[in-house]
Amino acid sequence: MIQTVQFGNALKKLGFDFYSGVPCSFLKDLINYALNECDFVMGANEGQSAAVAAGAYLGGKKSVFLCQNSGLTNASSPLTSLNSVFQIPVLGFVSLRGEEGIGDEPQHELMGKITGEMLSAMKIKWEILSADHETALKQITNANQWIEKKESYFFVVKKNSFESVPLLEKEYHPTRERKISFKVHPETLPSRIDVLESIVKNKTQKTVLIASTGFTGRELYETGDNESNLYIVGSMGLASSIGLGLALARPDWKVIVIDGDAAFLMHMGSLTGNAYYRPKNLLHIVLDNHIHESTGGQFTFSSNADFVRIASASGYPASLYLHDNEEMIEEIRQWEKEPKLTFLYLRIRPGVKDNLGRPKIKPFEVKERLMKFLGKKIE
Ligand SMILES: Cc1ncc(C[n+]2csc(CCOP(=O)(O)OP(=O)(O)O)c2C)c(N)n1
Repeated sequence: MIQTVQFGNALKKLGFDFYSGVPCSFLKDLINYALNECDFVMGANEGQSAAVAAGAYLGGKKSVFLCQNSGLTNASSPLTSLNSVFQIPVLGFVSLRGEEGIGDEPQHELMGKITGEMLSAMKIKWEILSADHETALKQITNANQWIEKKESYFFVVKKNSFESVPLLEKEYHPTRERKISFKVHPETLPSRIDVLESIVKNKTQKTVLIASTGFTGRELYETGDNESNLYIVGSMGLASSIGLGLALARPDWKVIVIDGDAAFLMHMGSLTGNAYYRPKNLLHIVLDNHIHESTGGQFTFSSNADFVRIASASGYPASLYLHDNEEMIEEIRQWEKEPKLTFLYLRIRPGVKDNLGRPKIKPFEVKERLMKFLGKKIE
């Protein structure tokens, strides 16, 4: 395996001390190193991270861009129309989720096959990062020569390439100076699974549940797999857009979208579209634990943002801060009674159900099942 600290220090010696990215569990230890030892700018989405890295280069930094291969698609716009056009080089590390033969989740299958092809199609030089420490050091020395010639260079990173690095305790994100007008009692915050159980219990039969990427979908599946559930295993940040399309196409059904805070942030612009069309049969819930829990617990920007006001300012006719599960149940009932596009925000505590499994049913089977269910007459 690569000795992560020595590897990071070697990158630093070559001048790479500025990182930007969105987490992937395969890159967790390199990210921890960067958070501990360098400048690390978290991205709400991978396009933002690539652009931040480009900006840092303009400021004289040699920058590193990190992402999961699923997020390479988000970064393809700046990589092709910013880095390439302006000849701004970046050193990239992209995880190889979905590598053939390692047994990964269905949402990674296609990207696992085409990650290299995508990089090649974008005319980016790349190679697989060796998990052998000495070889990896030689690879970055070679990559640096391309960066010096203003050419981007990417490494595709396989599972278990980096040795573990613990994250040091420090204040990563300055909190805003404005006072938050809501009282939060961390010890009383509900867990994600508690909230999901309540939603499932309190929704009507004619309500579809759309759950965001990562633990939200996986825990909803564990709470009780159901034909009215849709687990959005990939396309992070787009659950509410899928909900918008479904709610508009099927005004005779109700749709509840359950987002995580990082997913909400990833495509936040889409809120304005949800609000513009404002289907009354759409309820948008964000469960905010302030972290990317599904990829190892890295911070998000949510502690510094006011989602309730953001949704309201985007045009949602109702946008509410909830203090606990009971308020959530009340508001779901209220929305069922008098539907209007509603945004509900609830702080949750970090924590995952013990021995959390993954849906055994395939995404396309979930879709077929849901479409069949939507074809049923339920009064
Ligand atoms: C485009 C894209 N980038 C990155 C990922 C990897 N990823 C999966 S879940 C996740 C974190 C989600 O965080 P949040 O929405 O806050 O939910 P939590 O995990 O805390 O429940 C990330 C970064 C992904 N699936 N897709």
